[in-house]
Amino acid sequence: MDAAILSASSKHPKPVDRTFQYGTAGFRMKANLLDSVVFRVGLVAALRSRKLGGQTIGVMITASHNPPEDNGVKLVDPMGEMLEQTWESYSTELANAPNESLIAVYQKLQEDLKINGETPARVIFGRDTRPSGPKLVTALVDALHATGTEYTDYKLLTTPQLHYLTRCTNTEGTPQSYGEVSEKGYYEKLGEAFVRAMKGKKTVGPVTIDCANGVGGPKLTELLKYLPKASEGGVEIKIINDDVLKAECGADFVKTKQRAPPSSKAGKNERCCSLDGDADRLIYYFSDAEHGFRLLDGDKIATLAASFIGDLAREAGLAQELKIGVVQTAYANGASTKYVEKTLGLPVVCTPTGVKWLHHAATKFDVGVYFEANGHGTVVFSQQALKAFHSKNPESPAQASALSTLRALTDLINQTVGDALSDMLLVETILAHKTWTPREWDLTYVDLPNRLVRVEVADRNMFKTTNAERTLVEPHGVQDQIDALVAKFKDGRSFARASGTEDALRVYAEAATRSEADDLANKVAALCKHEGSLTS
Ligand code: G16
Repeated sequence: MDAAILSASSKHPKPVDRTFQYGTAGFRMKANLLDSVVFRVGLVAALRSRKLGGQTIGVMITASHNPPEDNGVKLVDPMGEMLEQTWESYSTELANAPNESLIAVYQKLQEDLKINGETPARVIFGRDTRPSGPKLVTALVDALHATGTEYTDYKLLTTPQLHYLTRCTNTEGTPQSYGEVSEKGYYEKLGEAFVRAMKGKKTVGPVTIDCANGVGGPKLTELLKYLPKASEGGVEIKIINDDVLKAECGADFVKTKQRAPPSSKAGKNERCCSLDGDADRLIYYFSDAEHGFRLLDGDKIATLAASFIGDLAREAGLAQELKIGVVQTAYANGASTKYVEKTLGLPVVCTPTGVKWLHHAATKFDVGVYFEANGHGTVVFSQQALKAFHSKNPESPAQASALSTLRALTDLINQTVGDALSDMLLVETILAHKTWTPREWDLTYVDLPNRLVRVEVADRNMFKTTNAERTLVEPHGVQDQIDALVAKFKDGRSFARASGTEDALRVYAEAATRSEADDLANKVAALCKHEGSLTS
């Protein structure tokens, strides 16, 4: 096997002058730098599968919302979760091994981790619509052949579909079966659960869905075949931006620019939403004659879901026995945190950026609702919650109805990871149940004006944080300067952190008014830019 790996790796040499790092969402960079990285991720996937006794590992080739010339690769663990933390560093180690010592590093990992090279290895993989995808798949397949790994190429998939398929593959034929192991099985599961969750309720008017010119476009078109028609209790969906990847659309554009994609032709008060490039993020918005553009971001989706599920749990008589909580990051709007704690009366946990952190924290609750403000999130249910939804004997028709809606939600929601298509159907279901327009949803609480700024610095890794990324510990003294700036603004809050997916710092600020939030963000950004130039 080692000879096969050596020979295959010579076709995918590592550029000598590059250092790679498994970041917030795997490896992500210019696609032309990724060939050796993807090959080596194939080696890691084989090792990981063997370590887990031949369970299937997922590999997704995507750069999500990044520009079209970027690409990336990430690994998915057997239950559809993000790759276990310690394996991120093994991936980084293997990705950075000099060409001549690759086999030695691979063998050492195999030995140190006590992996039996004879154990079968299994991998499934998919990719988004980027033009660089097929060539990177070749690098991955070369590694899988060289390591004697069985594999299935699912070709184009959304990231959450790959997570779904990974879990389905590993639970097939067991009591924990997560669904049929096919893309069709995914659509059928969502379509069927949506009908059950809607309970004959009607959505009002259309929803315009911006597919970010990513893989979500063709996959949403496919999903529509499994949903009832609008006239028969479905949703009237208008798809826009389902072409090739380009700028000025998508969830990241809408969230950071705080405006609708220019291509959107939706009327006043009509529901709109945007997916990102690999369809794991979802942002809603609408335009109101009086207030103009209104954003309904990940925080608003989390609060909507938490309040709806909380009400259902109460109606089902399960409020006492189930612990419901919300998980956010530092980017959560201060008003949303206050709303969850004070109005909904639910606990909030704050974690660093990255779904792996939020997901992990959410599993500590029976119903863990987690969303990043950028629209990446889902709801996870504990075994105890699932058992209660199925085994509780209803004492009234209202209880029976609440229980059946809860059961439907557990199938409608993709519990492996944030899933824009599933989250969109969840939001549509809740709005239909509540007979809410987007305006009514928006009125639940008023966001503090906020601004996110991207700052390019010579070396973003000089900026180190603690306290769930809310406090800078390095460069020394910068946090004190940020605190001094924040103190000058009413309701001010700001933090800076290095992005894990882009070569940049991100600065977030909120304050009592729009101009103050902008001013604070720009001042903190200028400070970081200055410090970044000093530390280079
Ligand atoms: C990825 C992660 C998200 C994270 C985002 C931005 O999303 O999955 O958890 O919020 O990157 O991360 P950062 O600020 O570290 O660049 P996506 O949709 O880009 O894969």
